[in-house]
Amino acid sequence: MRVKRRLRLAVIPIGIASAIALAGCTPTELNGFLPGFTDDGTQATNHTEMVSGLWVNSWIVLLAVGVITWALMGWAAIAYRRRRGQRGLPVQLRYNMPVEIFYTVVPLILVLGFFAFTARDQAILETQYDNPDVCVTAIGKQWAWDFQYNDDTADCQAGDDAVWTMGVQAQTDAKGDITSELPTLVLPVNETVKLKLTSRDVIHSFWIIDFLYKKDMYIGKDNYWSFTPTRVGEYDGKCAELCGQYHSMMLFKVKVVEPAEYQEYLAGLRAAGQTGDINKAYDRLQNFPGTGASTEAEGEH
Ligand SMILES: [Cu+2]
Repeated sequence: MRVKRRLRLAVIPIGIASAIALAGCTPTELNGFLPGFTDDGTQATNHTEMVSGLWVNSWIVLLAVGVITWALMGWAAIAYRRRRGQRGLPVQLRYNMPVEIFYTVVPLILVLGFFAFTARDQAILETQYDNPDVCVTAIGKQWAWDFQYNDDTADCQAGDDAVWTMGVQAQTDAKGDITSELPTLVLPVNETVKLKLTSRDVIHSFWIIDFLYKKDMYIGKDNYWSFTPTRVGEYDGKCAELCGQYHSMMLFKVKVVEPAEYQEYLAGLRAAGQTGDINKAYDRLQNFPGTGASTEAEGEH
């Protein structure tokens, strides 16, 4: 009883102290210094606060476990140190049922807890929109990106009214600074977005850093990523899967703009004649075995 009451008394000052400490925190600090949180407090997508919550709460639990473990280790090392006149080894085998049950049950609860919260958040992140406002096919290729804004958003398919941009890898000057314009994905703010992720050659990974999520791009199996961008701004993206010599140059930008500006952007691409389906264009693996491709090499006659 006395221990319980003491514990309860200890909780109150700890709670007050952490409330005071947290009240002075910026959004960046409250979100565990993860990228993408600005002082105005708006998250970058409808999912980023959930992801940072999982990160920060995991850290709090793990730090508490760490502090308790380090304290017990220090206490054991000091309280049970070898004293003057002691010889030989202490008894090597001893059972303490309460302690053994404690250190079996507590880690089990922790592992199950981490699993449950991760599974819950992942299920939300992996829920795909059936009828998104926007569906863009993002195509990874060594070492840049193509973006195709599909007109059939329900099925993520391109008809004649789809528009597109094709990027080239980042070019640098002698100092290593980027001199070229990076491939840019433009998205409307506060509209539901579904990305269809695919590749033209090897495995790439589509990573928008501030959106706190990335996903692999394969040939033969399309991946999807659904979210709602919630803050106007410019974001950095890159390939997160070592995909060859210029993998580090496989960069892109994401511009989240007002819906009207988004429509203007699409109209601009349409006016430039960049319409239609580019999904298969420049696909390096068009001559897959078994696809009926010509078996004769070019230039040998
Ligand atoms: Cu890549």
